[in-house]
Amino acid sequence: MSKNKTDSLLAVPCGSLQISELSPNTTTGVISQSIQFSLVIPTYKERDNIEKIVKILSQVLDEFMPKDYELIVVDDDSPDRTWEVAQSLMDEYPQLRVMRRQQEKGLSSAVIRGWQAARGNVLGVIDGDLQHPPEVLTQLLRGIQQGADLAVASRNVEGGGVSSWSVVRRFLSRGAQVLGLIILPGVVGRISDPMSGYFMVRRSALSGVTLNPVGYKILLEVVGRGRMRSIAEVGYVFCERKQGESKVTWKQYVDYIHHLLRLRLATGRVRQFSQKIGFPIGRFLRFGLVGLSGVFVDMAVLYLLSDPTTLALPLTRSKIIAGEIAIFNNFLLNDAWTFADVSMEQQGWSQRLKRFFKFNIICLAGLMLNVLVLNLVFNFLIPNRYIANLIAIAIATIWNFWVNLKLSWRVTE
Ligand SMILES: Nc1nc2c(ncn2[C@@H]2O[C@H](COP(=O)(O)OP(=O)(O)O)[C@@H](O)[C@H]2O)c(=O)[nH]1
Ligand SMILES: [Mg+2]
Repeated sequence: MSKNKTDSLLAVPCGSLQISELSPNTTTGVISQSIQFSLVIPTYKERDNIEKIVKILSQVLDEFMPKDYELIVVDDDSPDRTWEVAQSLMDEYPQLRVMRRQQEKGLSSAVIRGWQAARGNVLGVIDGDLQHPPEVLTQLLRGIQQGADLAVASRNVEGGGVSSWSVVRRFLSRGAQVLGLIILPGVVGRISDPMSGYFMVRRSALSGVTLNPVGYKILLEVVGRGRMRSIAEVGYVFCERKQGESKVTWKQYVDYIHHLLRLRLATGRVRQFSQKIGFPIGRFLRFGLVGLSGVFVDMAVLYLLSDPTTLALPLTRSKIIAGEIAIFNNFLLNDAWTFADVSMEQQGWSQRLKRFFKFNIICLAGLMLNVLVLNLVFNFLIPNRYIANLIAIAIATIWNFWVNLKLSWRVTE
């Protein structure tokens, strides 16, 4: 019995957060028959809500498109074992599938992992806490049937609203929207409720796109990176939660701003220019900033080890240690930030160690190049050691970036 139970869970897709054109069965690798609609329900600690929402959604969809839909609960290994409750409902609701994620966390990636395992031509998301009225589903589906690539349930169009939010909460929500309009007008301006977590999208408008969200607002990512030609909106009233509690904290506000800025860089003019000249400017800027942080690490360690007022160790020995610690610092930051999308596809310690090893060798070669260029420029071109050094540093940085891009974090852009 218990073996059967584990088998009935959906395998968690891995690798980059990309939606494929067809929908391979993740457990067998076989392309399974597609269906019309897949609705993902992300959950974290929703034990008391899950049964009710599955029941209502099934009723609505059984009537609207019998057997042509699936519900996918994606639970992040909730301590209240929401996934287990969901699993126990699978006999009663044959359209229900359940994924339990233990390695990754976070609302946005949960939704995308669910879509990756989905078989539907239309992909949707709804909260698992009954704050999103299930009745609106059919209106959203009609929007898509009438040709929209994206149908969003909105609190800010006719028929929409929030039930009993305080003035402060309304103000914060509107403030966030205005901020979005300033930083990312081309995306946020296209929808009346860019914070909505209740929407559906045609697979064809999203396939092949690699999503890279931070935090809660997956809709921004879908509109920002997908190919949404037409968007439908349906008003809805955001109900109060009856069971469980919200997981929103101040961190979601920070994530939101981070997300806006990241999307701006990824979709704005910098990106277009970068594509035109075939050089990843954004990545290079991040690499440069990381390099700068390494300078500070190097200086600080050098001070701690070699300064007469601290440990007073010999200079060369101190410098070697300081340099290596700075390389380590730079590697960690580049792996987690500059090349995060690439390292996500090559997880595991041995892969990471390999990248670190290559990074180390390339940086050492970069150092030699640095010394060589400094000497050449100083002796033959510009007899000013500081200008010559600047040129040498610039050339070595480009070398470090380019060779690491091609060897350590191999990307095919
Ligand atoms: N899988 C998963 N679901 C989450 C996570 N955080 C929140 N959720 C779910 O996402 C939905 C919305 O979250 P909630 O905290 O209610 O946000 P709020 O409605 O904006 O206050 C609910 O169904 C949560 O259970 C998470 O980290 N992972
Ligand atoms: Mg909620």
